[in-house]
Amino acid sequence: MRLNLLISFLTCLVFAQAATLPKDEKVRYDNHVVYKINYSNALQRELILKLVERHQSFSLWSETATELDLMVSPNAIEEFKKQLSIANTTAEIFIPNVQALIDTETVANTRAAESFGWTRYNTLAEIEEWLDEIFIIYPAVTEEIIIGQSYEGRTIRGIKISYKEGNPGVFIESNIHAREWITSATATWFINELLSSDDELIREIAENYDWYIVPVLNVDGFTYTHEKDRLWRKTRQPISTSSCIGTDPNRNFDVHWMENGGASSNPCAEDYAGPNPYSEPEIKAMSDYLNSVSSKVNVLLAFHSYSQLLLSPYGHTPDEFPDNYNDLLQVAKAYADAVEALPYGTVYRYGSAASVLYTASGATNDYAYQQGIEIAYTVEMRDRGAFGFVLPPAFIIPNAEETLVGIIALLSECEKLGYLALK
Ligand code: 0X9
Ligand code: ZN
Ligand code: ZN
Repeated sequence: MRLNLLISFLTCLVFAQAATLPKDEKVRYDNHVVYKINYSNALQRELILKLVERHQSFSLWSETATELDLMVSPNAIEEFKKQLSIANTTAEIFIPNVQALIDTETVANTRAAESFGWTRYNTLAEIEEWLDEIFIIYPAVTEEIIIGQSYEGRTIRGIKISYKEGNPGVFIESNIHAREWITSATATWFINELLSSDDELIREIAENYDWYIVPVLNVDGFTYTHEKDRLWRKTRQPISTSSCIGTDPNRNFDVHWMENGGASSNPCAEDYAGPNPYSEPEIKAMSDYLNSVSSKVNVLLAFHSYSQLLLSPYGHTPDEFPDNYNDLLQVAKAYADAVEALPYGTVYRYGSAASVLYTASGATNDYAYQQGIEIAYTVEMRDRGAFGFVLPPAFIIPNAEETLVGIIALLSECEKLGYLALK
């Protein structure tokens, strides 16, 4: 073998995981384990996060002020245990085999495709077909909205629901993170309720607000999660300076972009902010669209999973809070209380994103807040790590019901506090 060939062969090996996935083959997560790590000080957290930074074998699934959910590939479990003991902390196995979980989901997906019944997760094509039917069935009160084009050339579509003139507006962004499938499943269920339910409380919110709903914002990433890698998070635009692909779209808005370590400058990181704000066409389009309607929008909710949290601004610093922070807490409490009162008893916690979670700048709800939408949350849906991103389809409807009663309570609290006057 000639030397340059050998070198390129070796280079290929190094990047094998990232770049050379054979056509029609999916990334597999056999015996990948998700651990929940309890930590009590910054040093322990640092030690674990260093692992994620340095090795492909570790992937951070979720982080709160006291817990880290970490996926570890089988070859790195020994190393992981060593680091745990160096950090003087312990971990509990939450998901023993991620691939097994993904396989269950796939089986559920192929069975009886009858209708859009929210008993399984749908592909982008299925969601769009369903949306097209909705426009045909409810032409008087629905309207297609076009957010723009993705990097790979897909059209990002949404729906506006309006029963009359002069309503305050509510914007819902969903599936900006590709693997967070529960969000688009919930958003589509919610659209269906607004249009077809005869429950009095639902009719009330359906008809007295204008709804702008984007079920799948990250269309390229979402497609990639169905076709190649169930756990993909970012966009799919390559980065000229790296072999890694994609930017974290929820770090790409021009709002305190890259400040305070609220995002990574490493293109291989899951929270890579992109080379500059709005480097991602999806986020440029989303921000342009939001600006075009922001004078009519009173509330913005960005749907995410998982951790069961309502996160208000700010994301870029834990030390400063918005002027109306007390109201934001009160409104979030109303949401959380309403959710917990359901028979499922699901608990949501709330607070500013940077104080409850971690510093994360450039996110949709912070951008919305900066643009004058004073009620703006990131909603982190089910669960708290038992299934994480691979939440079985049986939980779609329970999660969606919770979201619905949460939103009803949120709007009623906003109304009381005077946030729903026509802008
Ligand atoms: O990190 C994120 O983008 C969100 N969590 S997720 O696990 N779904 O990725 C949290 C965003 C919190 N909101 C703000 N920082 N504004
Ligand atoms: Zn700033
Ligand atoms: Zn997310």
